[in-house]
Amino acid sequence: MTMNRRTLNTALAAAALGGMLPASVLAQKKLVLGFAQVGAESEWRTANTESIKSSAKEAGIELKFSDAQQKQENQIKAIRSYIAQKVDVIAFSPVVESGWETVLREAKAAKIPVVLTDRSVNTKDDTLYVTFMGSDFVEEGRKAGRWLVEKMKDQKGEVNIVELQGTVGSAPAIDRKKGFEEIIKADPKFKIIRSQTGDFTRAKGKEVMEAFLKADGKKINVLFAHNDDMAIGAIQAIEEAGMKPAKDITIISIDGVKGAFEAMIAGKLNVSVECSPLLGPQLMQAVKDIKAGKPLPKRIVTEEGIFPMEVAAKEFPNRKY
Ligand code: GYE
Repeated sequence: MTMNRRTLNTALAAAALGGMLPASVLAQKKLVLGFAQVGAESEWRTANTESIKSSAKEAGIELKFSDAQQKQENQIKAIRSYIAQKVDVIAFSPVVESGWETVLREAKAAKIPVVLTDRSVNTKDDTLYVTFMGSDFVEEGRKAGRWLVEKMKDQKGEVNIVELQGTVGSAPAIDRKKGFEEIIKADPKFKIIRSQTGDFTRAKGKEVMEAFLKADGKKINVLFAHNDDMAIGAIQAIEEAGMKPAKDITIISIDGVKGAFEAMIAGKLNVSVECSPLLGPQLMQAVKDIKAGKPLPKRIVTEEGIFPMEVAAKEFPNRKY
């Protein structure tokens, strides 16, 4: 006999009422998690999605998954549909920081706990979510800045930097810029001469770098890309312009995905700051803890490092994303 979830639950409830099933069997009812993903814009995001899907399976949690194609309105729609479906927990990675209060209040009114993963929201009301798990993006920006300051410490003249920003209004774009600027502003020789969004994608990274090269060409000493994918796109643009990536232009990016390691091993990318997408296991644990009534810290920060090209070949076999 085939049963859908609802009939199964009704049957279990009826059996329990009739005293046929012990409470422990009922307690095993699968938890349902609704996850509203940003999109599939980067290698990082693909690894993040894979981590969430595989760890839900492993944890025995039923996952409802949606891909918002980097549009906030799609994420809001998905969250509303999870509220309507009365899932146990909603998790999402907010594409931008602002504009979430209304839908988060709807979830709260429906008594569905919300977990933020990877990116945060900028609401003042922190009762609208249980916890935010993910990286410290400001610190990632600082790491990128510190690496550059050290690398250019003997450089006397100006250091002209172009910046490829992530998605406009997203937490990682805002915070990585902030952390990087905080460090480089200590020395006036560092100048960000151009800064534009490449929306975290290879295609846009390439396109915007082409425009930078057309405008400033040989003046550019450094590229700071808010993620590896944009750096990889930009590397193509630099090569097509007849210049040598990582030599004529020093390239710094963030994430530490396999594609970045390959670029470093090929001598085309100088450094990648790590940002781990493997948030799945932590998220599933949080879902279980929330349902078990355990308190969670408001902020769970991911530990991460930095990988210059000199260590890339040695580190490559250890990389999981
Ligand atoms: O760096 C980028 C992705 O939010 C940390 O989003 C994430 C960022 C990551 O598209 O590659």
